[in-house]
Amino acid sequence: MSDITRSQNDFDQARKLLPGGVNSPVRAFKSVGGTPRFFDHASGAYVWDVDNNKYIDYVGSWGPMILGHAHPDVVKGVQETAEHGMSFGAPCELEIDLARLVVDLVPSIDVVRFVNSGSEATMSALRLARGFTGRDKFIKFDGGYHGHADGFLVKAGSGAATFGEPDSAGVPADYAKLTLTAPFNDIEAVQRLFAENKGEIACIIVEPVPGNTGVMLLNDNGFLQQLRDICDTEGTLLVFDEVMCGFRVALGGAQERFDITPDLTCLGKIIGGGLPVGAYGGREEIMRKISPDGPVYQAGTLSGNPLAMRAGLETLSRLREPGFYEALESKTTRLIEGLLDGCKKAGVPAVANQVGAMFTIFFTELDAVTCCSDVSNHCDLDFFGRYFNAMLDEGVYLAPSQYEAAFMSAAHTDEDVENTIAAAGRALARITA
Ligand code: KE4
Repeated sequence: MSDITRSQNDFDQARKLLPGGVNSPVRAFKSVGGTPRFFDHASGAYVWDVDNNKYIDYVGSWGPMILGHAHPDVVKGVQETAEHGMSFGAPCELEIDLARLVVDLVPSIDVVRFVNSGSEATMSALRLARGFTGRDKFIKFDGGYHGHADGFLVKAGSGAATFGEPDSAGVPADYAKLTLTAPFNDIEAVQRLFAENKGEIACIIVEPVPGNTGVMLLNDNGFLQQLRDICDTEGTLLVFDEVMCGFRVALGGAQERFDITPDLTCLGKIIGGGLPVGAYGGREEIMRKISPDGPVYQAGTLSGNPLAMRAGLETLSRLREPGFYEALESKTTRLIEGLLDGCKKAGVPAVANQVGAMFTIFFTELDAVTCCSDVSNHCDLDFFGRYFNAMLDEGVYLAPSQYEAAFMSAAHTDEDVENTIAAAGRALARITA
């Protein structure tokens, strides 16, 4: 058991000042138990806590650190830009540069608007879909997490599911009733919603690679194409929430990987390279409805600030290197193979879901985990907590919730992967002894 005295003292202090001692709930380790580690610094695939314990990091700030932490070119770019001013609240050329790169990389985006988080991106896209269609209702999927805007906190995933609060307090019932929900992969349920709400549904918002109930896989029936087709028939917009899977599962995101064209795309995380950036974009006809071109209002003091734009530019431009995603995916596949092999040797039933360089391991007797109810009803969440903490003691930092994804970075070496597999073997031996 590593010494975590300083993290424990820090957490005591933090809890006096911050709700749960954190600025985002899932960081509090509530579902896995134990003391959250307060990080001191990070570099490449590694993070160090304030007690100087080193971890191989598979959270990567929940996805943004695809190049690894503190990439020298990203840091240099941010330092240079900061010396010329942190934020202007006025247009700057870096916004044009990053916008041009996003338009080039994301197949469905002709026009893009930068904001400061994934939540801002999705809430703005929903308002835009409502403004464009003149309709108020929308469909999301059970366990889908689209940030914390009111309408999305209905059967939400991520931290909301983690704490068993998929429907948040404080969201007016009259507002929440505009949120329609269906099980992921269930096109019949979606068809029923359209039949019951004819002409009233502004959009379907979907994580094309769900990562907020743990990683979920698409079924073999072409679910995304089925959604595309029903949206075309019903005059409803298809919104891909690619905040997590964008630039993660392919350079052009899930829409490139699965060759489906949404009407709007929401982005976050990687696009900012670790600084606060979100974005939403799509067809020119739709995006021109956004103020000041059109009647749908959306604004932000720090949107497009030069610092965040430069961090995004330095990050995204390095994703174009030949073989970048193939290397990321093969390291992830090797890791999962080794982790599952270790579970088998330890007699621990487990399965894993992987899409590209995002993955989740589930401890279950099921042959496959295909939806969020499989996680809640058929996965051993207590065992996951013990595994998480045992891996922490072995120097591996996984996502502190079964309802989350883990992420590989370009900085993880083959040796890191093998060391992680070995660490998992030791962790399992300890918790199954
Ligand atoms: P942010 O507002 O946290 O930048 O993005 C919200 C969001 C929107 N859409 C998807 C698909 C997301 O995964 C997220 C945020 N993801 C979580 C992790 N599951 C962020 C971590 C946290 O909440 O602390």
